[in-house]
Amino acid sequence: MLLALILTATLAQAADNPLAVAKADAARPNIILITADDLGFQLGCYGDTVATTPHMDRLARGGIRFTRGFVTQSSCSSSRSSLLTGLYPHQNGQIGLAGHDNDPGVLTNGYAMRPNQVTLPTLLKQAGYRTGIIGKLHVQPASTFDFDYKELSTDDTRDMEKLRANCNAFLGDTGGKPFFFYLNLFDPHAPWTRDVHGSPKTKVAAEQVKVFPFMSPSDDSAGMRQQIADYYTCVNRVDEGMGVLMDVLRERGLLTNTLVVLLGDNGPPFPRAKVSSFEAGVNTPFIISWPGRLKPQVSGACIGGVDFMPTFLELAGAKLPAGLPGRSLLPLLRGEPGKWREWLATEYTTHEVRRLNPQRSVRDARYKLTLTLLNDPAFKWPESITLEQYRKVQPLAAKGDFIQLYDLKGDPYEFKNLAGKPELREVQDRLSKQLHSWRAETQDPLLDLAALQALVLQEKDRPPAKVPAWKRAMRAKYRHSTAQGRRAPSCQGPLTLLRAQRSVGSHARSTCPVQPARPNVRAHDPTA
Ligand SMILES: [Ca+2]
Repeated sequence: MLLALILTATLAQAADNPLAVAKADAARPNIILITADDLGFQLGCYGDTVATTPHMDRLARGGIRFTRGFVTQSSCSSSRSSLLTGLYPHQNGQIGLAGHDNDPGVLTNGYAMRPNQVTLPTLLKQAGYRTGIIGKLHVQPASTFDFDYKELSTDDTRDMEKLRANCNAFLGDTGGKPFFFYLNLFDPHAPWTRDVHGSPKTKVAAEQVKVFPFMSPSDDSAGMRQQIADYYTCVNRVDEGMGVLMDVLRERGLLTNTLVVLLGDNGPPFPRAKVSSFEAGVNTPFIISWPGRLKPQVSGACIGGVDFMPTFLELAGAKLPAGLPGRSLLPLLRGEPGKWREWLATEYTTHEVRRLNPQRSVRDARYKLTLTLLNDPAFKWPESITLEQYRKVQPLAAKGDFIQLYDLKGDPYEFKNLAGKPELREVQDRLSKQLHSWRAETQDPLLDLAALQALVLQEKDRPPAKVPAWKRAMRAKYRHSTAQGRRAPSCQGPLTLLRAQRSVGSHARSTCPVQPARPNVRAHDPTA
């Protein structure tokens, strides 16, 4: 509140006195939001012993390391859409993967937000911030985001020289304004390139790794361990990228009044993580640094991808759109006493076009409930198709019990479904009510079972995405190494993801097949 009052006062002065503008801007911090693509808890500061991550560990030591940070959906585009709009995917429409901005002929999944969404970069620009993006945007329509500086190549974020040059290009020309810098490191996303001009310096060998504890022991194979080793190698390059950014900030004297947020846009691309509702898919590293302004600590507060838009807008002294589901993190960051939220919801609808399985989840400090909507006894399959027939085009459809209840304390990797246990009836009822209230308040269109049926029918006929060359190469590589192991990876590992696709090209683009109800969000009027 105090900061808000100070900002309001300085901004009011700025309007009357041009000389006060610099002073007002000096009071407002620069904001850097960094996503690492598919990064889970494979960082030293989160207890991992394989990854080499000194820069991220240092960032965490000097800031707040959150253990319960959740993206809204375990899928690139959906998760990122929430960072950039403050809305859940079912609110803004980005329920699955967008086509790639810089390669429109590939991965034409075609999901997009509804037009005219109110977005974070646009509001920050209106508030006087210079805005820049490096790396993947992957939310459509791209024209919704008003960045002053754009360098959208994903591969260039793996090349340390290009990354340094691009960071310098944006940070060297901020026009005397505070800036919002959205940096999207493509690592450790596949393809797992083990070396890019000598980076990373530390490679990880298959002998150093085991399958992750969130995976089933039966997922173990030589091929899977090689994939994990390659993934870890790319995590090490994320850290080198962070080192490059920190160098540039230090050299330009930008470390002191800059808030830095680092998070994984979704969990690792392995079974029971990415493209699932399990915690390993949505609970990712969230680190916030603001030198001299935060008390370094580890926090168990439950925060989410929807919280950054209100946080950043408050820092910028900008008016918040009405109806945002998230909360400003500033009271937490300032260490103010008071109650924080006790539970948080996440969702999954689809990813690539053949990954439909709508689920909704809620967790509190100990328990978690997930609903698999297509297994709702009240849901009626369309008469024209059976589930068995449908799974030939949508292999994930209705996968998972209708109600799943997990004790995250005793079973953190969600292997034992406790739904229906008499001793947990009260817990299940409470979580069910919380989940329903969140779905009602955020106007989840799939609360209406007729809308769910319409979504099922529309996704039945959606043409599959074209498989890009790098995915075909990856499939060949790991098929070879997997053949030497016990068995092929199951579930949602990259190899299986590839098998689930067909190389039939389609260049169609469309908006979300089921239009979400329009949330009560209004554009900020800078003249108001
Ligand atoms: Ca991702």
